[in-house]
Amino acid sequence: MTTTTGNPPIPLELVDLLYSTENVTVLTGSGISAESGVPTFRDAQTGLWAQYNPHDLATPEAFERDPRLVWLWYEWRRRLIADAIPNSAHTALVELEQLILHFRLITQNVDGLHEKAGSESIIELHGNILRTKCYEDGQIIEKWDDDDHIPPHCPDCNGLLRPDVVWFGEALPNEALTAALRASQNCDLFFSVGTSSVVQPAASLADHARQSGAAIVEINLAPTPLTPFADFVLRGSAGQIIPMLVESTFHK
Ligand code: BV8
Repeated sequence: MTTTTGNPPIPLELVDLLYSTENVTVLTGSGISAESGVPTFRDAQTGLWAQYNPHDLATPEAFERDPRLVWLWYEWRRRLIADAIPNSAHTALVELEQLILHFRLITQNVDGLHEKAGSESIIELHGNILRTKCYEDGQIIEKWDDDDHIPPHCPDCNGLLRPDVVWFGEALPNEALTAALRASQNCDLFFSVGTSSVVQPAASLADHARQSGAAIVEINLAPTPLTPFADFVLRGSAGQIIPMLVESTFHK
């Protein structure tokens, strides 16, 4: 394992690998959005929400118990995200997508910042907070006129509306999970960026990649359960490291 920290020169071995490969898969977590001002999932709870554990709110049980509270939490998070601008890490991944023949981006994030940055091949494992669906039948609802109720009611069946995200205890969208597994099992290089590598089944994608022979690269400010298994550990911020990686590899 090669570990570089701070403002790291990218290991030459990794530069050569990235330059020569045609198959790269990247998994991102909330750490990549932190430099856009979107607090990470574990750091998000401030102000009124500081008293709540996100794991307790991001569940169907919480919504069943108190739909108003959960809806208001997501409204608060949507406002946090509305003004967020993709940062240099998101932008560098857009450039990498154009430089690598088979590039696949898997994100655990629900903030839509990869799409905002211009990434095209995005696999959203946990949905998207900017989309709303009917709690009863899962149909995506783009507009509703029931602003008297919180949460609003579905215009078609009068059920409650909810964010189109995957809550703890809910299955991931089958198509997204299948695509993510395929992308992890068919790459030469697998990057794990800004994720605590705790939430399953996303956290197991790196194992699938490693078992399929890929080199594993972790980009994170801190160690995670993946760190001991990574071939390269680039300790630092994604906003610094990913642009450096693209620069060192393709603009040398
Ligand atoms: C399921 C949407 C089954 C909602 C989210 C196996 C073992 C143990 C537990 C389980 C298991 N299988 C399933 C579980 C239960 C559970 C789980 O994993 N629990 C954890 C807590 C142990 N998993 C589930 O429930 C999943 N469902 O498996 O269903 C099933 C099957 C069939 C039928 C029915 C059921 C669903 C999981 C999805 C949950 N939804 N999001 C919402 O956002 O409101 S996950 C949520 O947490 C986020 O989306 C995010 O993905 C995740 C937090 O993870 P990270 O992204 O990693 O963020 P975090 O804050 O933790 O870490 C940030 C990292 O960034 C840190 O490492 C930090 O150092 C780093 N960082 C910070 N700044 C920077 C940086 N790095 C670089 N640069 C920086 N600048």
